[in-house]
Amino acid sequence: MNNRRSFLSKALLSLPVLSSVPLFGQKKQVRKPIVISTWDSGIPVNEAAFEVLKHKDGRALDAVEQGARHIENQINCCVGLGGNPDRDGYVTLDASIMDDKMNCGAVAFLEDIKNPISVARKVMETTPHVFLVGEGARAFALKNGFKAEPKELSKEAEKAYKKWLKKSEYKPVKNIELEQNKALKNGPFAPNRFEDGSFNHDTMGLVALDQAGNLSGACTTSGMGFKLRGRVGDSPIIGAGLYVDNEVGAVTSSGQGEEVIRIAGSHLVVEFMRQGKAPEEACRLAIERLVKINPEKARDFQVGFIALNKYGEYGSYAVNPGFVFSVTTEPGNGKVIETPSYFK
Ligand code: SD4
Repeated sequence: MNNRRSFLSKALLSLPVLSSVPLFGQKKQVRKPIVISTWDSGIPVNEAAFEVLKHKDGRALDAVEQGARHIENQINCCVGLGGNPDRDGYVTLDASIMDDKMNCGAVAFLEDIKNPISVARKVMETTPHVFLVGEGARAFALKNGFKAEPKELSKEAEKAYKKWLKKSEYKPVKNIELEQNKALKNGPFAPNRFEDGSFNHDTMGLVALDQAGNLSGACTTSGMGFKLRGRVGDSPIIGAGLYVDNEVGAVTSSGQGEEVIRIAGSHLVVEFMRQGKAPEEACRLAIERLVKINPEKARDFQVGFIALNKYGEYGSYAVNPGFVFSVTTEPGNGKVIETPSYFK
């Protein structure tokens, strides 16, 4: 934690302090712009987001969409069409986006479309609805100019699927079971595939605060690998995998989606921040709520939340060790930070 503390103090020193706003009844200085994202693969994602955030009028909404698109476009990575398929061999994608005015959009069980995050935004901005799924979501995407991509697994996903088929056992991999922090040791730009074709995650969630002081968030995923066909996790569910309240903060999650859904996780973290908790503490309280349901079971799955409040303060907490997140406050200064966890 020393590393994290020293990073925090260094980061805070180097951050531009642009304004102070009254929040929760007190005046506090706001550090902006800033973007935080799940996992170490968030570093290039944050850079893509900063292409927007570096401009005075760059909107957090555009920044998080660009960040999510960046990783969705990496066909050899873990999110988007390059991700692991369901147990029938099909990649199905989920995504959600939320802006500073409580507008939100989501898609789930979407096939063959490269950028589900942009389809989610289209749902948000051009329909009276929040959430489209499956065939309907796909038809909506095609009608709005998104192209159907070939139904092919990436080489890595094919390898992982073939390996999975040997036992055909649905057992989500908890990141702790992989060599802990292997991705970190490989450096922040390390590929998120391990040698046997497996990933250390399948989801990218990011939340940003722009120079105008507005928050937005995005979450995109291929879901848990080898899931039942039709399964949807937390990532596209507003309040579970993502929640933004521009008066308070923005939160997203990664890990075993079923566990996040049960506690309406991201919304819960925002509500703890509304009560005045710092981001890390708010994440910890939500994780404790989740672990309390079944502490023995919780040893075997991973969930991590990342939170950013209205002041540009951030924090994270996970169930088990091995979760990391990426923080960027100016182009090129992204840092990967280890998340503290309930079980040590
Ligand atoms: C899900 N939360 O579909 C996602 C999976 C994930 O890293 O985060 N993987 O449940």
